[in-house]
Amino acid sequence: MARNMDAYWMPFTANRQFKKAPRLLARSQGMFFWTPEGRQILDGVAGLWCVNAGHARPKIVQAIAEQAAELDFAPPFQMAHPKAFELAEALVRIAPAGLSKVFYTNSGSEAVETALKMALAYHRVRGDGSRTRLIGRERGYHGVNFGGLSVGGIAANRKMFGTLLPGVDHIRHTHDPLRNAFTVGQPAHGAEGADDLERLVALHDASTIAAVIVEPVAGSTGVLLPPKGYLERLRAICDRHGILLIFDEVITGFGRTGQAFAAQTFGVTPDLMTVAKGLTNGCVPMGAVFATNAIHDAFMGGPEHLIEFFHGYTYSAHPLACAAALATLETCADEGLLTRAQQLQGYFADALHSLKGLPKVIDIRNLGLVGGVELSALPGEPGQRGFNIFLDCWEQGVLVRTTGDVVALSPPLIIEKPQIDRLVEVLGAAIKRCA
Ligand code: PXG
Repeated sequence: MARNMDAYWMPFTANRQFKKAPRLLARSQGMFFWTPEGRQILDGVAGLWCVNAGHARPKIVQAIAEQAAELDFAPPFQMAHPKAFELAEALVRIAPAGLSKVFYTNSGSEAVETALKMALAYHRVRGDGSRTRLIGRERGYHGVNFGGLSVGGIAANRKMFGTLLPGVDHIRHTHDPLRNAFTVGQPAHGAEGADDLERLVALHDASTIAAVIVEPVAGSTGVLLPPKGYLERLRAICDRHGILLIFDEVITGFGRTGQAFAAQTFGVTPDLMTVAKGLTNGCVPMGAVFATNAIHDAFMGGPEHLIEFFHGYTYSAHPLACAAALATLETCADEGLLTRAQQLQGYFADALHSLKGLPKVIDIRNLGLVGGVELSALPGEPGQRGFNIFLDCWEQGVLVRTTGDVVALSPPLIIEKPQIDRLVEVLGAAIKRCA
C-alpha cells in the first residue's frame, strides 16, 4: 500500500497513528473481511454494528445492482417511487405494534435529528408549544449532529462544540457496577434510576418537556443494559406527564437483541423510534424514524395542499437504499435472522462470561448478540488498554471494537458457534497479553 494517505481526514480515528500503521480492508464475505494482503479477519462487530446479516449477501448485492440500473434516483419531495412505500409497509410489519409510520433519513444521526424535530413540532401543532425541552441521558450516544450531541451524554463528543442546543437536560446513566457487575443479561438493580426523570419534571415542569430520548441498550458508551423494570418505569413516567418517549434503536434494531427491535425484547413501546445501520445491512446509508399514528396524524390537520412537516433530505428514501433494505429484510426472513440471537444468546453469554477471572476484567455484560467486556484502565491512560486489546485481536485476525476500556462485541447474526468460540478465545488471549 504505497498510496499517499494525506488527503483523507478520517472520522473518529487517530489519524496520525493510523497512517503510520494502517489497517485496511479490501474484501468481505459472510462472517469475514480480508485485508489487501489476503489476511482473513473474523468480524466480531458486524462492521460497526450494522452488517447484521453478514457480508456480501447475494440478494442484497443483486438488489442494489439492479436498482442502480433501473432507477438510480427519484426526488423525494412531492415525488416518490414504489419501493419507498413497499419498504415502509414491510418495516411497519416487523415494528412494535403502534409504530405505523416511517420517515426516511440517511443515517442514525439524521434519524435522531428528525425524531427530535418531530417531537417538538408534534407538541406545537397540537397547541402545546411550550413543550420545547429535550431530555437525554448521561453516557447516551445519539450521533454527532447538534441535536443528537445535545441530548447525548459523552463528554469527549460534546466538549469542543460550544453550548449546543439550549433547554436540554439529562437523566443519570444506569451503570452500577457495584451492584450489577458480571450480571448475565439484564441487571437486577437500578429500575429506580428512571425516577431521575421525575427530578427533572420537578425542576422544569412537565409542561416544558417535549421528549426523552434513550438507547434501550447503550452501545457506544460501552454496552450498558437497562436494569430490569427501568424502561417500563421510564415509559410510565412519560405517560404520566405527556412526555414523548424516543428509543434510539440504531444499534439495537434489526435482530441484535433477539427480536426485531429492543422495544419488543423489553416489552416497552416508545412513541418514536430511530433506526439505521442494520436497516440496509450497512450496504447503503439509510436511517429512519418510526412514529405512532397519533404523532403522524397530529400533523395532518391543515389545508391538504400544504406541506405538513418542513423536514427531509435529498436522499430520503433513496432508491438504492430502499432496494438494499427490502433485500435485507428478505434475507433476514429467509434465514430467521431477526430472532436468531435468541437461539445463540445462551451460548454467547457462556462464552463471554468464561472471561471472568482474567486479569483486569472488571465487568462482563451481554444481551442477545451484544457483549461488553470492561477492563480496568492502565494507570493514567484511560482507553490505552482497550486499544491495545483491539490491536492484538486485529493481529490475530479478529475485529472487535473498543470504546475506552470496554471491548464491545456485536457479531453478524449469522455467526456460528465455532466462530463465537474463536472470537472469545482470541479476545481472552489478547486480554492476557495486554494485562
Ligand atoms: N444513535 C445510536 C444509538 C448509535 O449507536 C448513532 C445514533 C449515529 O448513527 P450514524 O449512522 O449517524 O453514525 C449511532 C451510531 C461504536 C460506534 O463504536 C457506534 C456508532 C457509531 C460509531 C461507533 O459503538 N453508532
